[in-house]
Amino acid sequence: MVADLAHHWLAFSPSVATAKAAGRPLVALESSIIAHGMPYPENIRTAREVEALIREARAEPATIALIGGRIRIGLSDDELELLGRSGNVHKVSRRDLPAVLAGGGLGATTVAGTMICAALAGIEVFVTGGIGGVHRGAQETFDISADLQELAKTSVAVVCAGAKSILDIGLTLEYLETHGVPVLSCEQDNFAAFYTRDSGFRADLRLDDAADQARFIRTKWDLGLEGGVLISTPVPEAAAMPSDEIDALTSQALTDAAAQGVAGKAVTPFLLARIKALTGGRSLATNIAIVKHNAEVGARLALALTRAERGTAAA
Ligand code: PSU
Ligand code: MN
Repeated sequence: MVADLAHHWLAFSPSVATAKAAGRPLVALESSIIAHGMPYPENIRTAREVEALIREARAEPATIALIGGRIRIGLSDDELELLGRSGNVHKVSRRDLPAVLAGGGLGATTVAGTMICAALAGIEVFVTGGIGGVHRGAQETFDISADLQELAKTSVAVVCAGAKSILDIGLTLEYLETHGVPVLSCEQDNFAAFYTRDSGFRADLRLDDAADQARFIRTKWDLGLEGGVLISTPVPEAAAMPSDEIDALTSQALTDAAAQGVAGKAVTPFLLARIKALTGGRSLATNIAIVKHNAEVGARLALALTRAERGTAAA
């Protein structure tokens, strides 16, 4: 449902508009992962491969970004290229959205930013890599990602591979619990830790089957319980990284961030870039495998949600 005035700001690509009009399942994709999360040209190649996987699964991908004063829902090849190549793209979370849109700048949306745009565009499923969360040491820095607030209030199902261990995963799950965000796990009982399969923390509920996930989500929203649902699915076994190696690199990256006084919205990109550099680029292959796997899980969920009609969850 598009808020009355918000539709002036939305621009759908032809293929997304056609799919939407036909009631076909849609899957939103974020663009911060393209502009800030991966190097060129792997970022563009991955974005295209992820879109192709979603189409193969009979859903329509809608990559979201801010271009020329419009929220673009679905991007052309040239637009993907623009986002992936130009080093100077705004990182757009809830706070940044009005400024970048009004200013006509080029913006790549985070999990929070993409959820807002997906909801405005009427898209119920969003596939990402890893979500932001409560940072380690947040007791002092107050650094808690706006992604968590967005999950609390915006009704979009977010498929991810958990959260990276640059975060305090235990506190992240506590925060989600406080704000009433259900955390479902798929393929295992525990919440995933992005590069590794097991965070050591249990999810609220394990639902492997997309139809069951869809029924859960419909039930929540039927009840008027607004807000997101987080679905965690682990990195495929063959692509997972050794956890002792990731732990050591994470500590190093956190030490470097503290030493350089990195703060605010720069913290997460700094840590991600440090880890990438410290693994000598090996984490990139893991990252790509994660997003592709999440895309398959998300496409299945989008199909199941179009079947699980509103108000019929218990039928
Ligand atoms: N964590 C990841 N990969 C990512 C991000 C986080 O493992 O790409 C990006 C996402 O776009 C996420 C954002 O929404 O960083 C969170 O930034 P912050 O912590 O500043 O809220
Ligand atoms: Mn932050």
